[in-house]
Amino acid sequence: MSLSRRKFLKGLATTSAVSVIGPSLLVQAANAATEATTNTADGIWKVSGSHWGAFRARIYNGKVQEIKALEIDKYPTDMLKGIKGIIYSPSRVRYPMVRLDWLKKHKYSGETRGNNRFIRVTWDEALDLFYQELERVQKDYGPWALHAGMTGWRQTGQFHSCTSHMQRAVGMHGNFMTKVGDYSTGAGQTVLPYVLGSTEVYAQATSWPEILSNSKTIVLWANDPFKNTQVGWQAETHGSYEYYEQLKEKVAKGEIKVISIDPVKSKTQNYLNCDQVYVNPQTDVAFMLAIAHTLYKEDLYDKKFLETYALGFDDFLPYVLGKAKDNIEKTPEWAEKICGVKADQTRELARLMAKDRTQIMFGWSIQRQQHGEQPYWMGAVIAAMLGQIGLPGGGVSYSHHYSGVGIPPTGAAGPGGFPRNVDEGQKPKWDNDDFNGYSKTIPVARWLDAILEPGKEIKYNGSKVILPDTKMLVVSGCNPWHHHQDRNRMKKAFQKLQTVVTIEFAWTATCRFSDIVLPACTQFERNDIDLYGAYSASGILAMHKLVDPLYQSKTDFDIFTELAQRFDRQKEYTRGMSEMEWVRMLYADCKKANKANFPMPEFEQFWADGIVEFGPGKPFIQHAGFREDPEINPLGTPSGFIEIFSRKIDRYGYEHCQGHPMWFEKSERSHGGPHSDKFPLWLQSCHPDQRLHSQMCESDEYRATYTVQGREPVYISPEDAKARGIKDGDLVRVFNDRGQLLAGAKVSDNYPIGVIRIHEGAWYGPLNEKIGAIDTYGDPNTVTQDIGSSELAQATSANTVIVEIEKFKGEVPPVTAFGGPIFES
Ligand code: PGD
Ligand code: PGD
Ligand code: 6MO
Repeated sequence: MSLSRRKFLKGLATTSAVSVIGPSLLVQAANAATEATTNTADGIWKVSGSHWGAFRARIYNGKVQEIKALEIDKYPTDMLKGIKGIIYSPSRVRYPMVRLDWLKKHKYSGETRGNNRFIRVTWDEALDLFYQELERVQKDYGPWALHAGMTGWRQTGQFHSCTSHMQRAVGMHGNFMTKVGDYSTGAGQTVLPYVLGSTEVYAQATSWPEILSNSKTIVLWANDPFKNTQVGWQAETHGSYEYYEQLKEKVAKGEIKVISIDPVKSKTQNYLNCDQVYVNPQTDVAFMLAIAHTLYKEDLYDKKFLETYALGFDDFLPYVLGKAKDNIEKTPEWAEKICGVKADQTRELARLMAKDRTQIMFGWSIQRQQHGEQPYWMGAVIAAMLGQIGLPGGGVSYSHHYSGVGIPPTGAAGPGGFPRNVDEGQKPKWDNDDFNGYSKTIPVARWLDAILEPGKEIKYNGSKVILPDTKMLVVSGCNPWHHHQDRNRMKKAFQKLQTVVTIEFAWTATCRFSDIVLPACTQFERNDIDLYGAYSASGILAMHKLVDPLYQSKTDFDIFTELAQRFDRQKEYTRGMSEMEWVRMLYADCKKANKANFPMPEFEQFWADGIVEFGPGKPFIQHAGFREDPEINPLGTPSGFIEIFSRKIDRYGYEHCQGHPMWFEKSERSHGGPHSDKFPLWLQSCHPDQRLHSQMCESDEYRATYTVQGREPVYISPEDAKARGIKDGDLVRVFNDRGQLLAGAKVSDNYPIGVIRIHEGAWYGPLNEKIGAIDTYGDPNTVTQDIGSSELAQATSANTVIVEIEKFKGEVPPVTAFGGPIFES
C-alpha cells in the first residue's frame, strides 16, 4: 500500500499545477518531499496537521522556518502563514505564573482580578497551589462549587486533546459542574431533534456531487461556506473547495442558481458571483413565514409530502393565515415592513424554490441570536412544504459549511482519543456526588449567570435548572474571555470568583483574568495522530513534533500527570503509558476497527509515511431512507415524522418557543427595531476570515496583514461611514450601554446601511480591570448581550446586539491585548 501511495504522492509533487481559487485566499499547494520526515540541506521536513490545514514544516537550527501545505490539500488557506507566529508569539505563556494580589494580598478576593500583575513561580509551586485549591473547594464546599466543564476549540490531535486531559485529571480528584450544548449551535442542536429527529448541525448532509448534478436552486441561508470551511475541527484538507469551484462554473453557465440570503455580501457570494436577497438582520423568520404564506396561497406546496412525512401543518397554518395567536396574516406585505424584502421579491423566491429541485443550506450564525430556535424550525417547515426532503439535491441542511460535510464520506473509522472521564470502576479522591440541590449540568452559555445569581432556577428544554454557586473555575482548550458575551458583566462575575486556573500556551484575556496560569505547549511541540477530512473520514495523519516545548511549557499530558501525582492517581491517569505508547495504541485500535474495509499499514510505516488515505467516499443523500419508507426508517422525533407542530415543546408552555415556529421581536434590533433610535447599527460578529476564533490572533506578523492602526477591523458601509465623518483607516469607538471598544474602520461595499461587522475572536485588551474600561484592540464581545436564546435552549444570543460608532477623539491608548502579563518579579 505504502509503495503505491508514495508513487501517487510523487506524481502529485511533479504535477502540482493545482487549481487556485482566489489569489487573496489561497496559496498554491507546495512541491514537497513525499516522506513524513525528510532531511534536506536546509533542514528537516516534518508532516503535521492543524485546524488550518495539513502541512509540512521545515525545521532548521531547532526552529520552524517554513510551513507548506501537504500535497493532498489542493486548496490550502492563507492562514498557514500564521502558524509560525503561534509558536513564536511574544504572547506565549512562558512560565507558571500566579496573580500577585491573589498570592500575596487578599486571597480569594477578585477585586483586582484582571489587572494583569503576575509573578513567576516554579512548576512545583504552581501545581501545589492548583492542587491545594482543588482540595479546599471540595472540602469546604463540594463538587457544585467547581466548574471545569467548559470546552472549546482545543488544537487538533486525538491524543493530546487538552480538555480531555484536564477533565480526566480533575475528575480523578473530585466531581464538578459541567455543561450541555455549545456556543456554535446551541439553539439549533436543541430544537432540531424535536423537528427532524437529530441535531442536524452535526450530521452528514447530502454529498456535493449529488447536489451539483441535481439541484437547480441552492439557497445559502445565512451561510458563508467559502469562508468557514477554511478551518475544520480536525486536521483540515479543504476537500469541499473542489466542489465550490464546480459550483462556480455551473452558476456562470446558468445551470444552477445560487441565492445568498444575507444582509451582507458574503465571501461566498463574491466568489460564486451569485444572487443575494438582502434581509434585515434577525428578521428571517418573518420573511420565511411570508414564503410559507405564498406557497400556501398559490398552491405551490406539496400536500402529499406533508400528509405522508409530516405532522402538525394544520396546527401551524392558522397562525400563517392570521387565524390564531396574534391574528396577523403573514403576508409578504406584512413581512416586508419587518424584513425589508419587497413583497413581490418574496413571492418570486417562493415560486422559484417550488419550481424545481431546491437545496436550502443554513449557516449557524442565524441561530446565535435571541429566539435562534425559530429560523431553523421554520426552515424545516419550508423544506417540508416544498416536499423535497430526502431527494438528491433537495431539502434542507444545517451543516454544509462545516468540517468536510458534503464531501462523499468513506465510512472509515478514525482514531479514538484520550479518555475524558475516569475509567470504569475508578472513583475520584473526593467521591462526593452531592450537588447540594444545585444542577450538576447547566446549559453552556449560562455559566456566568451561575456566578452572578447562584441558586436561581431557570427553565431549560423541558426541565428546570438550578444554577450552582461557582467558586472556582478551571479552563483548558477554550477561551471564555473570547467566547462569552458582555465583558463588563464578566468582570463583575469574575470579581466574585475565588480561584481561576487556566492552562494555556497563549496569554489570552482568560489568562489575564486568572489566578494561576500554567504554560502548556502548542500542538507543534508534541506527537499526535488525527483523522483528516473530519465528516468525510478521508484518512489519518501523523502529527510529528516539530520542536521541543518552548520556555518552561509542557504538554497537557505531562502537566496533568504531575497534578494527578499529587493525589496518587498518576498511574490511573496515564494508564502507565507514555505519549508515543498512546499514539501507537490509538493507531492500533483504529487499524483493527478498519480491518475489514480499509487495510492500514503497520504503525512504523504510517509514522514514516505520515499519512494513510482511505480513498474516495461514497455519495450520501440526507434523509433518503426516511423518504423511502418513513415507517421502517422513522426520524428520531417523538412521532417519527417531521414535526411542524411539536406537542412536546407546546406542553412546556414557554413564551418564546411555542408549539410551532413563530416570529418574535428581539430585545434589540436595527432597521427600525427596538432601541434602534439610540443605537442604529447591528453589530454582527461573524467568524474570522483570517483566524480561528481567538486562535492565531497572537500571531503578530500575520495579524498585521489585516489590522487597522494595530486594531481589529470594523467593516462598515460607505453610507454609514460618511454619515459619521469616518474614513477608511480611521480609528473608531464602537459603543452601547454595555461597553465600548476601539477598532479600525474598513469601509466596504459588501455592507448595507445599518450593518457593521467585527469578527469574533479579536483579543480583549481592556485599558484596565475596571468595569467600563475601553477595550483597546476590538473584541466584539465587549458590547454583546448575555441572554439566553429562549427557555428551550438557553443558548448564546451573541448576534442580538446594536451599537453606535464614532470617530475616536482624544489621546489614543496603546493596545494592551498582546505580549503577556506584567511581571512583578
Ligand atoms: P478559541 O479561540 O478557539 O475559542 O470559543 P473557544 O473558546 O473555543 O479558544 C481556544 C483556546 O484554547 C485558545 O486560547 C487556545 O490557545 C487554547 N488551546 C488550544 N489548544 C490547546 C492545547 O492543546 N492546550 C491548551 N492548554 N490550550 C489550548 C469559540 C466559540 O466562540 C464558538 S465555537 C462559537 S461558534 C461562538 N461564536 C461567537 C460569535 O459568533 N460571536 C460572538 N460574539 N461570540 C462568539 N463566541 C463563541
Ligand atoms: P458566520 O460567519 O458567523 O458563520 O459558522 P456560521 O455559519 O455561524 O455567519 C455566516 C453568515 O451568516 C454571515 O455571512 C452573516 O452575514 C450571516 N448572518 C448572520 N446573522 C444573520 C441573520 O440574522 N440573517 C441572515 N440572513 N444572515 C445572517 C460558524 C462556524 O464556522 C463555527 S461555529 C466555527 S466554531 C468555525 N469557526 C471558524 C472561524 O473562526 N474561522 C474560519 N475561517 N472558519 C470557521 N469555521 C467555523
Ligand atoms: Mo462554533
